[in-house]
Amino acid sequence: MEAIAISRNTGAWNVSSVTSLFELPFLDLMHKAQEVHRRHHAPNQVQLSTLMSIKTGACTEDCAYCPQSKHHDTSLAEESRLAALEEVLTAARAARDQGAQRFCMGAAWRSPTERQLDDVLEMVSAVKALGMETCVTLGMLKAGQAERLREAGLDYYNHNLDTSPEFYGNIITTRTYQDRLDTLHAVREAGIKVCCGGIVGLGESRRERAGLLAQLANLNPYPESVPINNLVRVAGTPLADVEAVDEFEFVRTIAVARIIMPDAVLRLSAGRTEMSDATQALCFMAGANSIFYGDELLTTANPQQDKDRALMERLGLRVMETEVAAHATRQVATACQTKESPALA
Ligand code: SAM
Ligand code: DTB
Ligand code: SF4
Repeated sequence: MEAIAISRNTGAWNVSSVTSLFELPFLDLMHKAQEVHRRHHAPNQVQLSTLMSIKTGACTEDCAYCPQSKHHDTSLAEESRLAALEEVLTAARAARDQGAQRFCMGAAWRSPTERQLDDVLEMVSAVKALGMETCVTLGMLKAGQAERLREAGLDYYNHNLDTSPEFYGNIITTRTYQDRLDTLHAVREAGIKVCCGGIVGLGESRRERAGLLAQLANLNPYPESVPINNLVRVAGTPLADVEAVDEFEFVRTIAVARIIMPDAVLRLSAGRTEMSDATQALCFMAGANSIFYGDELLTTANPQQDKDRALMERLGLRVMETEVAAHATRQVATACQTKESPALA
């Protein structure tokens, strides 16, 4: 474990060196990112994860971007119960049959209780038994909880740093940056792969975006999976009217992440519904090689699956070959035959 940890961490990134990458001419930055991407990844492959909200809304935390916080005036202030196992399995089977390789389950909790975790453990084992990779995002975890998740067969735990340490206090006050680092440490120690990224467009500066990426890259080792979300501005949240980030700045963020975390799978996450196909293509060019695949994220829209299949076909992108890819590719081939969209087969 330790040897891998050291080999996958450069440890050399500080905010200024990362900011310098952001400042490169756009085409130079893209060229550098492509070079790194091609050295470390199959350039035309994209990993597909489907997301399901297993417990929605009424969250005690005050994350300014999030429609599920009960501190904000959105329609998700009511407590919702944890989804039933059967409901989760039906959604996971459907996702698998549409070609998703990983099933990610999200809960709007500050942290799970032991009782809540018991139920999630059942979900993890059952989804794993379908032949899919599993990921959950449940808020803060204690070491023992991370170990129980690992024993249930969990592959990835998603817990984002969201933004730079300096900007963090403008966005969340109910838990600290250190709380997040502690959860990531517990997950890593338990032997679960780490999915950790952040959000662009919270009102942060370029230097603060660089600060987030430097934090991620200096985790030892850096995360296997790095979701880069473009803020989905939801009415009723404090960030509903924040100015959108320039699309090239978003692409630059992906390119810089690719250069400083060469082996990570980079996920072009929330915010794709508002992005043109051309911008998404630039993100793939910059090194993004994973997307959420499915009509919904947790509570907001994601591009329709048909639309994503068509985009992948137009760009000649194929489903990433992972451990479960053989199975997923067969499923997509079937889905594509019915939909007459053969590119993923
Ligand atoms: N409650 C858990 C937590 O916060 O760790 C898990 C679910 S939470 C919704 C997972 C992540 O979704 C957040 O850390 C944030 O990065 C992302 N997210 C939430 N709302 C978003 C939005 N409006 N736009 C973009 N990303 C968002
Ligand atoms: C992540 O980084 N993005 C996903 C996943 N991890 C859990 C969540 C995006 C949520 C977007 C807003 C919503 O749909 O509620
Ligand atoms: Fe709760 Fe997670 Fe949303 Fe924060 S991001 S309010 S912790 S669901």
